[in-house]
Amino acid sequence: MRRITKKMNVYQNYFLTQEKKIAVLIDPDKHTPESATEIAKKIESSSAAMIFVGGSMVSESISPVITAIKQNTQKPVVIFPGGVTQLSNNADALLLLSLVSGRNPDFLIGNQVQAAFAIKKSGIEYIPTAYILIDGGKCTSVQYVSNTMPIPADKPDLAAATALAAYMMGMKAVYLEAGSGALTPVPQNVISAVKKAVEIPIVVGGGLRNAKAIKNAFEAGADIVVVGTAIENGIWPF
Ligand code: 1GP
Repeated sequence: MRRITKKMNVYQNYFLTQEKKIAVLIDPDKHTPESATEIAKKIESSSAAMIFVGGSMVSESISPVITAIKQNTQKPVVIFPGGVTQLSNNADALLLLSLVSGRNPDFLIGNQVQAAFAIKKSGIEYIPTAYILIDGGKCTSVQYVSNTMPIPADKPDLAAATALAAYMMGMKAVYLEAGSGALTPVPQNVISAVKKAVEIPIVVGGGLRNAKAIKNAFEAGADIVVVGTAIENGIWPF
């Protein structure tokens, strides 16, 4: 079924604009529509610009959670999919991720092939995004589930080359991911090396658990930072 909601042009209006932005990440697996309603109200009155919805372990439809969020916020809701089942017509956009730091064909192109016609049919805005895992000091869910190795945190050149290749192949954003609950967020020199290499928005997430970490990521060149665990634990806004 085609979407009937008005298009928000998320890429144009939220990724390409100059201001730095915070996106909060909601894991639908951890929420009922009722708890999603509560958290959406909190987000609506916060400084967050966007809401990302996704997780590594979703088994049920994410639509009820997204619907509950949409009913309680004007902010764009963007699917950050952990798998092919994470698609909903009620979201405003979808990060069409390719896990370019890994060498697992399922996450590079296989899942995208499976979902391609469904995405096209839904009419949802999709943002081709180079998803790059950076070692965050422990094995995170995304690393384990994707069965890929992250780029070592002390190899900014490798991260930059990976981002550059993806940019040259037409990706519209780079997502530097240390993984949810990472012990160490993506280092500043990795962010700045990637920033120098590409001319597309840079999203940074994983292990950002205080205002200083967010400030550091912005100063290094992040355009959008993503906060997940901190909001689920009730410690965000910082
Ligand atoms: C989004 O995986 C992150 O990129 C979320 O990480 O849960 O550590 O904030 P946290």
